[in-house]
Amino acid sequence: MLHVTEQTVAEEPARWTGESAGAIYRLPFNDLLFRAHSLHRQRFDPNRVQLSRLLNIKTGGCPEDCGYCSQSSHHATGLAASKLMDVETIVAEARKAKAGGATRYCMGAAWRNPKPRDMDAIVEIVGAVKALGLETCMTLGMLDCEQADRLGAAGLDYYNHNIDTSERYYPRVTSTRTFADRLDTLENVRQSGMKVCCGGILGMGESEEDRIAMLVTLANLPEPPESVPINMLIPIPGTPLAASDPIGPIEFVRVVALARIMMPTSFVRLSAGRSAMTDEMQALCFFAGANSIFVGDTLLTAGNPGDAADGKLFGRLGLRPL
Ligand code: SAM
Ligand code: DTB
Ligand code: SF4
Repeated sequence: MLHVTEQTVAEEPARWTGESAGAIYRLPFNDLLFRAHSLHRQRFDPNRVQLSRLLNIKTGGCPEDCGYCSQSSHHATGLAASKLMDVETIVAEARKAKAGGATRYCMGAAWRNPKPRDMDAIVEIVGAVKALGLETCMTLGMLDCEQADRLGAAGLDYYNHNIDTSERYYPRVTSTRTFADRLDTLENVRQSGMKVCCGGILGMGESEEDRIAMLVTLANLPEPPESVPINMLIPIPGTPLAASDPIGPIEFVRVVALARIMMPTSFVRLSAGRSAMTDEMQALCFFAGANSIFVGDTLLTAGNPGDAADGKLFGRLGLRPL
């Protein structure tokens, strides 16, 4: 007998709603994964995973109060703040990342937004990392139109700016800026011609509806982000959200599958939190459509599995870097 249950959900609408996305999210797990994986194979090689490497180019002392973040000056996390790293150190790190197989280099700064005096140094860094033949990505906080245009003109390929959660739950996560501020920066980045990297964090105490609503916002942007990082909260001692209810692995995989279905042409990055995931959970995420990871043993301030563990995982699953 032919089992076609998963096809009883209507085709993808032009504009997603909580209802249309929720109906897919709540499909039987096998139907959801079959659907996500089938779509994934239409556009991507299912055995190739894109590798990105992160570097924190300015650590700590951030004036924002994001409840998950080790780098906020509002939380006592014991992290020492630093100034913007010099270009030579960044280039040396980027060279190592390239030798390790990374194709994209992502640089983060713990800022609310770059100050005018920072912009020359940032432009120089973009040029120097690009010259190594790496794709470049930065996450520096909010950008106005002029700053976005300047970064785009400097050749920055991607700008990462996460919406983090649903609009409804956002005030529970951050109080020093609004969800609308996030969308404004995303619009400035899009207008500048840079590619958009935007996703969120799961496991901050949000509901299933919030997780679905976050993806609805992303998929309904005038153009969906080219890159969608799905982070699992890394609980940082001293941060307000550290004691949040964790998300279960099945629920996490469901969100990854839904992201793949709602944004079929985007790279879905299995981002923070892999150190707390089993190989089996990561395998299910890759099956569900995740096709990018951060490599290396640190993210910005927190741990990541590292090259030996990832080499072993890729070997077990027959995965290869893109
Ligand atoms: N200051 C910039 C900003 O907020 O846009 C850039 C740096 S910020 C650390 C980049 C992203 O990392 C956040 O938007 C959040 O999604 C993710 N992140 C930060 N801390 C995390 C944690 N403890 N667990 C999981 N993801 C985290
Ligand atoms: C994203 O969504 N995840 C990355 C990247 N964008 C900048 C950052 C993860 C940070 C994890 C916590 C830490 O290292 O402090
Ligand atoms: Fe600052 Fe970014 Fe951390 Fe928020 S997530 S406190 S903006 S570094």
